[in-house]
Amino acid sequence: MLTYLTAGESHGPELSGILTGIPAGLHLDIDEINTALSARQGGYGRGNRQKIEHDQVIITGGVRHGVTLGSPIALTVKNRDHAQWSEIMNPTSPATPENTLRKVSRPRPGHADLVGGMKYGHRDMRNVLERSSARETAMRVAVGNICKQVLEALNIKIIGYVEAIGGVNADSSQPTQVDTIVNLIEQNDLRVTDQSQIEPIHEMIDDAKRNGDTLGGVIRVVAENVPAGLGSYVSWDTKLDAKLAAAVMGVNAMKGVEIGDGFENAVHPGSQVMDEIDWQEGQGFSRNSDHLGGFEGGMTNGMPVIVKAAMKPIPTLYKPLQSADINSKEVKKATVERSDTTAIVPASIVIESVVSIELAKAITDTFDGSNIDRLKKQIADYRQELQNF
Ligand code: EPS
Repeated sequence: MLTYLTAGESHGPELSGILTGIPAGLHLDIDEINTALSARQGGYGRGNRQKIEHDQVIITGGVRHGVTLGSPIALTVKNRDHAQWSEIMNPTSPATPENTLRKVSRPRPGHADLVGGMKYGHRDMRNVLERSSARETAMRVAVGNICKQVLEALNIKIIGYVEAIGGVNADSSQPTQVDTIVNLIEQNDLRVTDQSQIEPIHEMIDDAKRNGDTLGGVIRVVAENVPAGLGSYVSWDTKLDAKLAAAVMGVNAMKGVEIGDGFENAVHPGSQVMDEIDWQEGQGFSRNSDHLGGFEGGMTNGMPVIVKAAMKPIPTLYKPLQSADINSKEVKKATVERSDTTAIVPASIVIESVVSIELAKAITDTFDGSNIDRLKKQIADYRQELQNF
């Protein structure tokens, strides 16, 4: 079964990941993983941490001479900033007054600090924020990119990008072709398709930064050439759209998920929402529109898969909100930690990654995922069968 686990704290020595269920025989492009990692570090509105980090994947298991073995893939990404935290974040040396400085006692509203402290009994909420930090998503991008390379081997293309930031929509054309989107978003540092919105958004981010505030946004993922019939209508826990929603919601700061036109579909009559069915010689069945985001009955229907995510603004504010100290119980301003003004650009790569993971998982759940060449053959046969349905 394709599954993964990550470990590691934001200022600890490194992030670790174990990914199982990747077919044997896949030629892994390590540069592609590193390109995704550095893309996740970028984007307008990032803070100073990214000037320190230079995320690169180290593979220590499951790959030989650049080719996957079918065994668990072990991954590492180093935290360069650990050099500044080597005492405070030392995994093994016993706690002393000197190595437990920078304690966090005034939880940030909207962050995991307070509830995480209550749940796990941490009186120093650094123990919570170190793991709840979105630093962890670097490993999810490394894992997700390996899954994306499985999809690419099967001619499935996927891209995650930014639709809106701080309420400003920068995706008026809503493209469904991955190549078109890639071409447009590569022209700017906001990962948006509409170049005319770049200046106003830059100004808005600069303003937010000056005011010690943060901005959220909306992310859109498009996956093209996904075969029909992944997932199932037969039980709630086999529906692939539900699994995608869970994976997307599992990314830090996500507060909403939509498949296709999602909430907008609830507004219009059925005649304007359902995607009419067409059939053409040599191509088989398709739909005339894609309001349902490539899903019917919890199954892919062969149209582009479209998933959107709503990201709340980052809760770490340089102009902090009200909090209360967990020791003195005094009502005071929350702790200020170094952070980003907006992380919507990196988050779009993270969402692309988790959607890639779920799609690769659905494929290897449906077909024999032991070997990539056998998997390719099965998918090609299956596509042919669907075309002749
Ligand atoms: C984060 C706070 C910041 C971000 C971090 C997420 O880290 P620091 O406190 O070290 O400045 O930069 O994101 C990353 C490190 C990253 O690589 O994405 C938080 O509190 O969630």
